[in-house]
Amino acid sequence: MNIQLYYAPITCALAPYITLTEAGAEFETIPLNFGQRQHMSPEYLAINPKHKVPMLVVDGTKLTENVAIQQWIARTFPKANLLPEDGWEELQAVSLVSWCSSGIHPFLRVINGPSKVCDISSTEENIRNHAAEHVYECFEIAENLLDGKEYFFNRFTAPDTNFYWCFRRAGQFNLNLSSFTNCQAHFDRMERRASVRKLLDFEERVQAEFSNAA
Ligand SMILES: N[C@@H](CCC(=O)N[C@@H](CS)C(=O)NCC(=O)O)C(=O)O
Repeated sequence: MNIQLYYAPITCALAPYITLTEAGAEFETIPLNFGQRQHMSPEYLAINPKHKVPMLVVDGTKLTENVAIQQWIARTFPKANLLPEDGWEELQAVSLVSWCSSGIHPFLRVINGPSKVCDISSTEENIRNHAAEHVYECFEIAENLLDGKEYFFNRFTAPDTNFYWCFRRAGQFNLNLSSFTNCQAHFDRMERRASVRKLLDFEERVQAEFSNAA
């Protein structure tokens, strides 16, 4: 089986990179340079008109959206136990991935670029603050879900990678995360995993290559 992951540093494509690594999958990563807008190039738009990452290509067949990609990885590599075995808990895990993708991520995107949703002058700070409030509300929910737990379920599973990305991205925007001690402990725990260390090394190398090429 030939697995390719379209990826860009810093983005939510790090989640499937981590789960593929946890699964012991052999895969090729194709990094896109967002700084040079490679995701908007005619070549990439021809294969992914959504101009987003992650995109998985399996034996030439494309799959987008973290929610679907994470489930494909879990199903394809069952020995890695990337989702809970219990059917109800499995759906709760899918629900968590979906919440990260559609409940938290869009607000992080707005913080990153308020002009994507409103181009009226002098509104940027106001939009950022409103989006940040929503992110804080979500992290409070995650804080409760993680109370007394190392991971969202009784061991590491796929949604841990999606939430790890959300919390990391919020930190990169200098949001005040100091009250979210369970989320921070989860983040630190994730960064101790070999799969995440591998991802961070890879990210650093790709970023160095991109800045050398600039
Ligand atoms: N709902 C998608 C969101 C993917 C997404 O927004 N990816 C961002 C990076 S974090 C992206 O590729 N943005 C480029 C763009 O929107 O042009 C998922 O969960 O896979």
